[in-house]
Amino acid sequence: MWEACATAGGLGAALLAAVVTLLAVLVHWFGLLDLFLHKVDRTSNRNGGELVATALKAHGIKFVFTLVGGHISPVLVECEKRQIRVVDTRHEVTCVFAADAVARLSGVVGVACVTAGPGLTNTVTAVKNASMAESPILLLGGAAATILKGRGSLQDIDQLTLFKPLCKYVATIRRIRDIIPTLNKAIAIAQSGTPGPVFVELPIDTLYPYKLVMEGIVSVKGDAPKTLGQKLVKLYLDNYISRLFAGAFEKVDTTPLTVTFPMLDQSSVRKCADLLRQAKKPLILLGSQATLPPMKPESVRGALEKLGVPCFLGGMSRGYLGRNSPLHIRQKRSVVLKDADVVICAGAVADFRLSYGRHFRKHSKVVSVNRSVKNMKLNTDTNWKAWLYVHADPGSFLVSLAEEVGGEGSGCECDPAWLQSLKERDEEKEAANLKKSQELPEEHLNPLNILYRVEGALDEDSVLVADGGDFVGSAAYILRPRGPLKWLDPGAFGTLGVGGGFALGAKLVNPEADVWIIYGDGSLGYSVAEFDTFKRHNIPVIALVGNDACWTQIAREQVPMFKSSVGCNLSYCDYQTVAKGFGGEGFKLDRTSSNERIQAVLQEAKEIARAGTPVLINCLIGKTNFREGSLSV
Ligand SMILES: Cc1ncc(C[n+]2csc(CCOP(=O)(O)OP(=O)(O)O)c2C)c(N)n1
Repeated sequence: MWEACATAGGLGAALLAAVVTLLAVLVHWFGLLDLFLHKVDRTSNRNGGELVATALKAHGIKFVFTLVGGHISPVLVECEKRQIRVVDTRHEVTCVFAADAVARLSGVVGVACVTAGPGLTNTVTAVKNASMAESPILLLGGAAATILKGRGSLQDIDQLTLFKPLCKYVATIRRIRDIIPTLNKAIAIAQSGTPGPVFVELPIDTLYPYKLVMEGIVSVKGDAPKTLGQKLVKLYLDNYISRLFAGAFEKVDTTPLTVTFPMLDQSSVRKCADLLRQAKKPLILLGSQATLPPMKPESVRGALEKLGVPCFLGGMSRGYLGRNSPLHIRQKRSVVLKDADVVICAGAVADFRLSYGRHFRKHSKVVSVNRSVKNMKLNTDTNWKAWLYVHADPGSFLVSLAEEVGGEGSGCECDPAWLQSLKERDEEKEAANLKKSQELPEEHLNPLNILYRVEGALDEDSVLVADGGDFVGSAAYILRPRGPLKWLDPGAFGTLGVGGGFALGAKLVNPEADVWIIYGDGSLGYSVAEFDTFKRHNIPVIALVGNDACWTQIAREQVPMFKSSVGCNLSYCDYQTVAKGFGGEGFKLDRTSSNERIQAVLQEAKEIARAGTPVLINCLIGKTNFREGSLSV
């Protein structure tokens, strides 16, 4: 009898377990707990775009760059309502370049919002550029409705897989109430550690109001379902959309999450300070990372001046010491590195720019400071070794180092003969450049002469954007950014086409400053249509084009090597007319233009831009090789 009872009891328990499991599966499958805990307001007209805009506003974001698409309309409209300036461009790549410039120049994450599919794929180059330049941007992308993914919906591709290798973090929104926490997390990740781009995908059914999603996107309307099959599908869809909207507009904490980066270890600072005190020929190589928050540019500049060590400034750190600092060495970096006994790489990376570390000499003691372990040690397996590795924020390191060394702030503390020799070498090179600028090419204008005239015309707060090959390479030697964050170039990815977008971002962050784009004629072609954007949005920048009717930086090597200029030739186009066609102003400078005329045009361009109209100056320059070397990024 006991056995019978046990068997019956066992069966009952098994049955109970089966029922409980089935119920658990149903509760999970239909999200019943979710629906029990979070209300669905089927009458509400609110939409997910509100939440996106609220999160952006809470993070101090002032600009969103976009090119429209139905998938993202709610985000743009809600941003506008919250006084976030929405700037629509003529190409999605421009949106990301502009967001990149905002991030680099303001320290606040830059935001681009583009539509699904081709809108997103158009941003790929700029996202990779931001990643290589370690620039924190948030890319928001529209997407097919969650419920229609993989069902042949318009512009439906696997966007997350595409962006995963390009971004520090990618996420898709599956429930509306996840929008704010996901954006909070994404923005913090973008700025933490080694900064970089993040991507958040916003499927269309997470952005539109409940009723529209039901009727417009899922198409649940019309006659009541009749067959069992139809009834089951209707039940499934109702349940699906309810879960999407469950707790959609509950109150959520929008406070930005803490941004983290590697902590500074004071013992490394002390070691480096001891090394520096004994150094006779020290050198600092400053890289873009030294310009990142939390350190203010003035603090880093103050630290460099206090240290009194000669510096090469690369990438975003150009201009950090102002126009004429005695510490700023500009020429012949590889030659100077041969003599240095101590080299502090504050964010400078031993990549192609330092010949993969081969520019460091065995007798030099190198201190490598970087937020990224990979970049801190790049090529140490083959070409060089650091005396000290410091995994830290380079700006914070320099500020602590200056405190530890305790200089008097009265110029160079190192061997004055060292600094003197570097300065003399610089002056020699610059005198040679100036001489070259006075030669007359066989045809057209001398590009160096134009650039010296521009150098003379720059105001103290002018911001320079570099987009091109050889002309821009020369500009990098001749033009002197007047202070920190007054120079923008693509960075290590060497991307042509950044000009329009970078200038948009730069002018929005610095509305009172003249923003100059130094363009090659080839490079201009990528973003010349943004003259329309400059005009429509009252963003009056000045574009200076070195027009040599050629992709010269490539032709220069291709022609002698292969005896063919195939693919390299352009025409002396009237680009100034293109700018006028978009509502801007345009000038052409050619062989007939005297120095006085060139100066007058530069002055007039500044006045026109300050009065609200974008200007393009088309300078017809000779093809003679006046190259000063590649742009050092
Ligand atoms: C997106 C992109 N495409 C192609 C290149 C290869 N590239 C490097 S420099 C250069 C020539 C640039 O020509 P231009 O802007 O006219 O400047 P120039 O050298 O004539 O002064 C090219 C095509 C690149 N760096 N980026």
